[in-house]
Amino acid sequence: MKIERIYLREIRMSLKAPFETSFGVIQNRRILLVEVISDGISGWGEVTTGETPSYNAETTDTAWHIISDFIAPLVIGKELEKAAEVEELLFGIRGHAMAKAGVENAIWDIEAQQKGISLARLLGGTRDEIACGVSLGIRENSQLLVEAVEKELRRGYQRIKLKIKPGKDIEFVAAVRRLFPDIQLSVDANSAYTSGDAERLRRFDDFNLLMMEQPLDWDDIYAHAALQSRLHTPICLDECINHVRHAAAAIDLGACRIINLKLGRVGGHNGARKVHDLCSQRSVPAWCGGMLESGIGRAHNVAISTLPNFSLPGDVSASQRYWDEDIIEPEIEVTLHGTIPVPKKAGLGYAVKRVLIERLTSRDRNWKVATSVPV
Ligand code: OSB
Ligand code: MG
Repeated sequence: MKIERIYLREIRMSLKAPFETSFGVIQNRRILLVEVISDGISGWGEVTTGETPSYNAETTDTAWHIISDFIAPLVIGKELEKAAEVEELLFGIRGHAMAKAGVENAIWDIEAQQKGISLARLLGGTRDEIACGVSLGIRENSQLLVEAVEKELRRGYQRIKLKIKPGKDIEFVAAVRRLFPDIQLSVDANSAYTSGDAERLRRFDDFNLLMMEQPLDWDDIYAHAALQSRLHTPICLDECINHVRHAAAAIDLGACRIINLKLGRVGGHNGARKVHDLCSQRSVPAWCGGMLESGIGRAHNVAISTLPNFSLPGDVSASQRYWDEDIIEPEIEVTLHGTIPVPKKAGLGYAVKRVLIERLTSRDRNWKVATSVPV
């Protein structure tokens, strides 16, 4: 694969409804898309940063900078055997996992198309459909939350995750549990609590939750180990796990019993496979998280979710939950038993709507391989 051309663009998309987490409200997305061309094949990746550095340290603008000034110049013109080599190529750039993942994943799409197989198969996936859950943002009151849960259960979703923050937590979860005693239910605090809240967090043990996601600081594995030893509810780490070494530390320290795997957070498919394989060896269940992606990021999430140890329903849900019109065709749809069928076509397996993407684009730039000028 000779990397002949890289296109970077920012698109603007408005979520159908604002999504509230403990760190703020998200409505207007600014998403970077990466298109890479190699040997006449086009591959697509999405950068899953937020607009603000509130979930992790990256933003759409830091990713624009890092891709423009460091990643694209390193990758353009390179001859690669496999997409898995990209990680090594970018080794000298510290952090910025989401920026790296946007580029690496586009090259995975190309490799799969070159080989004439689906991306899921290239990654080592073994499922032909993936199990889906939903992540519900914080609601004004518990009645509205209960109604939202009911609606998603009717659509077939297999697991409901509730976003929580101090003051909008125990009462809300209790209300949902009272009405739905048997559903798979979890909570996600996005680092809204401190070690001093351990007694409050212990009260969640009454709700028979599948897991409690990232209650403490975004970068504090050690504090989660101390908390896990006091809770029956399994802790699931999200923000804390940026690569396989973090995953190893967290598992060995007993900081979590489940891992949320997000492609962007671990630098792309290669990093995700390493965390997946480690979790497999240590018998720690993993599942695929979401970052309110457009169809391109969502399609990559579908592909990675086919690996065998993605053994719990992920936050990969239907395009229509987020967007009036998604940028891929067909859109991602969920069956009434809460699954997404995995496309069998070569590569990502969804067509990219170029005209729509063009219309949503607010800025773009591109890199061309330097051709030798005949003398
Ligand atoms: O912590 O999983 C999270 C959205 C933005 C930032 C962080 C998170 C989330 C979600 C939404 O929970 C998942 C989705 O539906 O894409
Ligand atoms: Mg989370």
